[in-house]
Amino acid sequence: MMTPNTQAAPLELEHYWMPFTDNRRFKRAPKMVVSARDMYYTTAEGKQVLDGLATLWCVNAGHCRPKVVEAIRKQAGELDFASSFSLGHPLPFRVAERIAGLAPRGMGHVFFTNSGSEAVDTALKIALGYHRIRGEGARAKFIGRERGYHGVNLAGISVSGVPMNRRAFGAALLPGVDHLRHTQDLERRAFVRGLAENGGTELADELENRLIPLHGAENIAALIVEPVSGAGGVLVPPKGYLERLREICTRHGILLILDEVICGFGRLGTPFAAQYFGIQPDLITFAKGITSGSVPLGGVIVKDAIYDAFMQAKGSGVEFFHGYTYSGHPLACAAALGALDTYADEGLFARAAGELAKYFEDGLHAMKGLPHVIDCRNLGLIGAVELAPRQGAAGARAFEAFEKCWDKGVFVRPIGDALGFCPPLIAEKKHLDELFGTVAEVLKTVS
Ligand code: PXG
Repeated sequence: MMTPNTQAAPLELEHYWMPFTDNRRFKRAPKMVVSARDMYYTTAEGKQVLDGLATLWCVNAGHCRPKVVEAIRKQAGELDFASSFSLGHPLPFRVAERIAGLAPRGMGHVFFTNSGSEAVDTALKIALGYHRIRGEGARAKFIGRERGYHGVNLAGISVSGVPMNRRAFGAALLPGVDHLRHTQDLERRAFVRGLAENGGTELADELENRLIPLHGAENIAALIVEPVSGAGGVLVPPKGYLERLREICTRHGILLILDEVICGFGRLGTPFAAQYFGIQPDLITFAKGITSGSVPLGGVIVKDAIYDAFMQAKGSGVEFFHGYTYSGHPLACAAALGALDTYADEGLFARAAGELAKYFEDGLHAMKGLPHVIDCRNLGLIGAVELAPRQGAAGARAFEAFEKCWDKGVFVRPIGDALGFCPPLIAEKKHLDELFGTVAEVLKTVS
């Protein structure tokens, strides 16, 4: 299967097995981009496409930003690779210090991975190790949440709640995992702007009223949740929900892991969602926005008391038998510094809290009343519009809308029957007008 391309040789499509993609469909009609700048992609045909999803919830500073590009370029010619296994180079120390400066107080330690999936597995292992060091090794169960997305490694899909990602691997999932209910309830909470007033405490209390009595707190290592579920459909929690989960976890000695792979680095107007909600988790997983998507990098931010427990453990030698060849890779760390500088210099996090976030909310909720729209929801600069599913063809309507948006030069993400929006934080009002204007036009034509 060949396709013409702007680059010299025609492109052979057969050999690349694309991730999370209907390969056969894609290869019949490829959507191919060849370059990007700021808010736009350029396709192989030379068309401009507005990036309404920060690509995959990650390009928070926009595409090919000068400080990021320059940092990577310089680093590639200076120190291409050095390992962090019993050898050091300055960059990951610098990035860890910068992240600690942005993190909630008392969370001053960072373990690096290459992706969000690895960050999740790492956080779960840190939780197990921590309890074991303190003589509570029976705490080995994890609690996740329905419709949660925590990457695709085997531990990650075990705690995740996206059915399609779990079912095919059912026999290999971790034992000892249970799930809270998800937070969506369209009968009680539809077309809510920001956080809903009702239901938060009740949903969180399921942890204390059902799951803890069922499993015993003494057997539970950690609860892992996304502050706002992303890949599960952009589900914004009701008021008080996360705060209540924090209280319950503290009361029962269960670690709270906030998976901030999407929310981290400014999506809600604060460096991390933990600060938006005013809670201190025990561990924060991050990836994506740390380099504005430019080079793979992820990691776990660790509460000082947890790090200290490992450092003060009896005996000598390696404190934590875990790490990846590329943990703290120089290129990724250079990209992170470029992205962090861009966020700081341009005040980008604040854009997801102020006037622009309000404009985003208004634009998104203006779609109420359009054909098929059964919900609009938002927080900071992330949101979704949900469409009524077609009879017997779940997801088909949103997928059609996604393809039509692409044809009109706007990239959004179909998630079941929702369309997700997550623009780079450099978006201007005119970009949001283009984004929502195009989606609205398309919704009028979708059957
Ligand atoms: N946690 C969360 C909250 C995520 O959103 C991961 C972990 C895993 O990160 P990596 O870097 O291993 O992919 C993610 C990733 C989608 C979609 O369909 C979302 C993600 C990845 C791929 C697709 O919206 N989020």
